[in-house]
Amino acid sequence: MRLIGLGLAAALLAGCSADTERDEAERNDAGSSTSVPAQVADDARPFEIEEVATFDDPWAMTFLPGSGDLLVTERSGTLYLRDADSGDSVEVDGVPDVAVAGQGGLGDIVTGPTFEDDGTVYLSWVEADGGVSGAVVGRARLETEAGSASLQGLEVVWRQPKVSGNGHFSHRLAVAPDGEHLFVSSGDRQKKSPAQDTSTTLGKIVRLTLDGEPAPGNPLADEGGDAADIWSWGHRNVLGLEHAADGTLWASEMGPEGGDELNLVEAGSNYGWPEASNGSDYGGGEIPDHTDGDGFVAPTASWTPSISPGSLMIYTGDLFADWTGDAFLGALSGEGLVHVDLDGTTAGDDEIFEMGERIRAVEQGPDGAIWLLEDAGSGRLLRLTPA
Ligand SMILES: [Ca+2]
Repeated sequence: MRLIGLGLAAALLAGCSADTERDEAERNDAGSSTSVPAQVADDARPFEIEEVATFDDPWAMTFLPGSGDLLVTERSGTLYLRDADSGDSVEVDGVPDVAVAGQGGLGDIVTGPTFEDDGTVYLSWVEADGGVSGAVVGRARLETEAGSASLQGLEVVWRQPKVSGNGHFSHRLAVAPDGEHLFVSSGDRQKKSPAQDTSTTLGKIVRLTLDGEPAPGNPLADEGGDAADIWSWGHRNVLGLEHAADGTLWASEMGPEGGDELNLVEAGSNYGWPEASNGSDYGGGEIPDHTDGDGFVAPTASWTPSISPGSLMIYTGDLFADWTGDAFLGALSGEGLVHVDLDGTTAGDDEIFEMGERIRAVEQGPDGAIWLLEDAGSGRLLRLTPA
């Protein structure tokens, strides 16, 4: 394990190519140790960028099977449907009231496995009750007519415990390739210790049935209560949750000061927060790094200083033929797109394409193009295609 000194980190961020090469060499020797992604010069990017549209503080997007139309959430509580043919976006009616504060608001949206038959979508948002709040997951049917769209039959299927504060909701959604399970990331709500407490779903990834019930076969099913929802624990703030083509589940996790993580998520595994992290507490309090034999699962890749991964996509297309099977993370403070070479469950080199803005979301389009959403009041929707 190795932490990069601030001097080297600053030099890397300033774009010193010699230091970047040195870091590459060290990382290759050091396996999963924490690192800085290699910077790719703008003129060496293998893609060109098309500006498609803008949204107001967009948070998530998902392409619809069949049509290729795009749903985009805005954190303030608006959902848009963008028509793939015309490029026009319409506001979707029937979105629930959301509590907008801090990191909270309208969150993720994904299509259910039966979407093409019945329009089922799952979405997440923050619900407040007096002085406490928590994420919820709802299910509805997306209905479209010429020029309009709405959510029908909305029902809440899962609730995160409500506590004080407005951070670390996580509330990222992923429907399993088996078509039978819904995974939800549930952040530690900045309370830290609940992540190691298996009687609460804070600081966890949960696995639910499509109706939001604890999925049969979950690792702590015998404990009952909220424990029966839990798939994995020791998580801080998982803002990226995505299955690879082979069915493995990956998560990107915001570390504290440093120690951002890419994790292979497996049933019953403990990812260490807040007992182990390659980062440190804000203000300098040390947290033991991940080490062999500490009882926690170490990240497949981690980054210090922070890149702040706000999203994760595992590329399954062939438009970018060299990237099939690789991981892409939208970096908020890193203001770029991070590419991690994945070979099965092993991470190789990683690199960052600087975009000049905080990147909130990354998705793969129907044709294999890579789409990004900027995290800004007038955040651009960008389409990346081979140069
Ligand atoms: Ca540490």
